[in-house]
Amino acid sequence: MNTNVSDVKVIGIGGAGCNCIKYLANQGIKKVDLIMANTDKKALKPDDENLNVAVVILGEDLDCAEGTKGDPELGYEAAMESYDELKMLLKGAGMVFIRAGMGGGTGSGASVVAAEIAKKSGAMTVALVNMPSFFEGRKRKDVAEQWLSKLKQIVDGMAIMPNDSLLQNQSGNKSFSAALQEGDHYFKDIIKSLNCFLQQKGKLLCDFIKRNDLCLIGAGKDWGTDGLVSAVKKAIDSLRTLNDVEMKDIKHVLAVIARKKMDDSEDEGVIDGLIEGDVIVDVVWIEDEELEDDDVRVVVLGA
Ligand SMILES: Nc1nc2c(ncn2[C@@H]2O[C@H](COP(=O)(O)OP(=O)(O)OP(=O)(O)O)[C@@H](O)[C@H]2O)c(=O)[nH]1
Ligand SMILES: [Mg+2]
Repeated sequence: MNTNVSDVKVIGIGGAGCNCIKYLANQGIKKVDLIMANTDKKALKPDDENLNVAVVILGEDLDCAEGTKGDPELGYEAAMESYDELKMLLKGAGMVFIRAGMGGGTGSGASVVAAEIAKKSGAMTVALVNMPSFFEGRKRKDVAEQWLSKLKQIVDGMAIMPNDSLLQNQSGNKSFSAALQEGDHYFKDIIKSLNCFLQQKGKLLCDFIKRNDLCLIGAGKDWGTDGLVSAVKKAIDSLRTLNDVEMKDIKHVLAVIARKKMDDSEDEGVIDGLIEGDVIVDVVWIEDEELEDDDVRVVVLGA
């Protein structure tokens, strides 16, 4: 097995997944390899050819060059046809993030194959998925739920973002696509924190993931004097509400607190009492030079 814990790859699958990879590439995310995989050839064209993104056409010999039109079995089959190419691109990673919109055919079906490949290659595997909005209809919701539960059986970690939450939180009269981009911003925060964590204190993350079957993930960000308390509250709130889990079912929380520079005056006790229930809480501090001086970003893993 040729895994390097600090080697992180993000694979976007289907329309939503590939849009997220384009967003990450345009934002200039550092120290991660970006991959786009889709049945739909047109959607695979990067916004800027100079951006460093690997591309895989899924199931080129199947009749789905314009996408699967919502058929997850076809998405699965297409990814199986491209198994060797996916395996080659994911090889050697210590952590693989799989980013997809559940409910479409490609994202739902092919993510399961990518997750199986990543796990078999020895990588810690984390799914970052959004769930369709109520107005996208019952069928999409059913497909999303059915394939999400398959994905849950395979991956080590998962962060869910329901599109309805994005729509509820949008201020003013932003478009649906602007609201969806807020979701990509949320996932980017998770990727950045876990990536820095792996680079700086990788063993702690590996140990937590190994000890638990499935870690659910939430994130929150704030700034200023009370920033830490507020960011922890937001992260716990998103862990609970977005992943639809009750705190009583969480036994262990790992809070990963990122600042530009570690602040020795802050003590772990500051988050005591913010997390309700009978939970063991571990806190890890990491540095992210890309954060602003005053910013604090918290990612929580709960299992
Ligand atoms: N966050 C986000 N969600 C999206 C985006 N585009 C679509 N979605 C959501 O993701 C779900 C799946 O849509 P797509 O990703 O376009 O579907 P696909 O995986 O390409 O599948 P097929 O086209 O059916 O083969 C939809 O139900 C939307 O809710 C996007 O750009 N960002
Ligand atoms: Mg598509």
